[in-house]
Amino acid sequence: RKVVLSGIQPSGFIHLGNYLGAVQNWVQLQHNPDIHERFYSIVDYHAITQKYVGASLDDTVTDESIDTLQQDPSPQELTLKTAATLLACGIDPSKSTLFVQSHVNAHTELMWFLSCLTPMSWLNKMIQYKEKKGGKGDNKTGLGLFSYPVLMAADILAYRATLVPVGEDQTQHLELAKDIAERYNRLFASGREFFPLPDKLSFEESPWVYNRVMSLQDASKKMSKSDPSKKSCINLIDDPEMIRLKIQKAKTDSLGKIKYDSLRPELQNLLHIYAALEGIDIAKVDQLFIDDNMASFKTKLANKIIDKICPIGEKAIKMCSNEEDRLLEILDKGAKQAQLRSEETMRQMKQLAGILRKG
Ligand code: AQP
Repeated sequence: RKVVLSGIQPSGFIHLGNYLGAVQNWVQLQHNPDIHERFYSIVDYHAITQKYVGASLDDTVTDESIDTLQQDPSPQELTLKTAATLLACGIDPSKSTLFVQSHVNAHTELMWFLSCLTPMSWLNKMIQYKEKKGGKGDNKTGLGLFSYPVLMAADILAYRATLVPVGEDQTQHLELAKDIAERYNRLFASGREFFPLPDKLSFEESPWVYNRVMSLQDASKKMSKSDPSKKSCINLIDDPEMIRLKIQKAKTDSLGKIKYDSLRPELQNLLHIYAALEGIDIAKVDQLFIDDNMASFKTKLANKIIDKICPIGEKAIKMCSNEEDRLLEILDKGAKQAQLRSEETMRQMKQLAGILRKG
């Protein structure tokens, strides 16, 4: 059985990078008859691995740290907006199980069990942890950030998922999930694949997946929800005016002519975005703008983004303001389905591991 699991953190609003690199592929997978089940999770417990640390754990709460906590939309609001945006993108609850991670107990429960099987030396090798933790002398990095990959392993293994669509940055975490699954199988299932070893799902047919969507302000960084520069990122719920402004302000060079060139990473990123939205090969995009200068190219790109993205954003905003109850109902139904599947895994997992059954 082919079972897909993927997640998105409600650490901000869904942006163009999330859409082109992940969500549009999730939607496509709904039409793939070879896939038997799809679980799409809004991973709110992952999203809080950094949120409270630093601001609220300090003995002295400064004005600045209060501001940071109060300015940001709450996890609740972001989770609901993320759900609405996924539905507006085309995630269909009758074809996929869409749910919020914290609504399903198995994730954290399985994580505890798996963390007892995971040597800290494995986690110490995780590059993302090294990148995200504080520097030398830091005493604010939370345990959650360190154990994040074990929670991700639990997300996958709770559904005994076989395929996980992840970006390059998550490949190492997926390998770790495989190692953990293998260890469980060896220790408790005599080497039988109780937990299938999850494979990375790649989207060969979309070349832009390999080229991450980069920040509009710094082409050496990926477009990211948590980037403090709001101009760096196009959110699916941005209005046309905002999109025009962000594209106009996007960092480019002053070479004038529009030409795909790896030595011009900012322009390259904008051309990738155009190609991905239009669904065409990058070689064709070059031809399209042969007579354009930077300003006219940017106008055309902004119009393309507005055409493709704004209807999704408008739908999502409408759902949040008029249909909150329906949204909650969809998430509730998704959580029940996910709970059912993951409870069965937990029951068998505990039995094999010799944990006393309840009642
Ligand atoms: N810039 C990107 N280009 C292509 N794909 C991207 N993804 C994220 N950014 C880009 C893919 O989106 C999916 C969901 O991502 P996530 O929410 O799990 O976390 P992330 O990768 O850490 O995304 P962000 O936006 O950068 O969030 P923050 O700032 O909170 O860390 C994943 O499949 C990811 O590959």
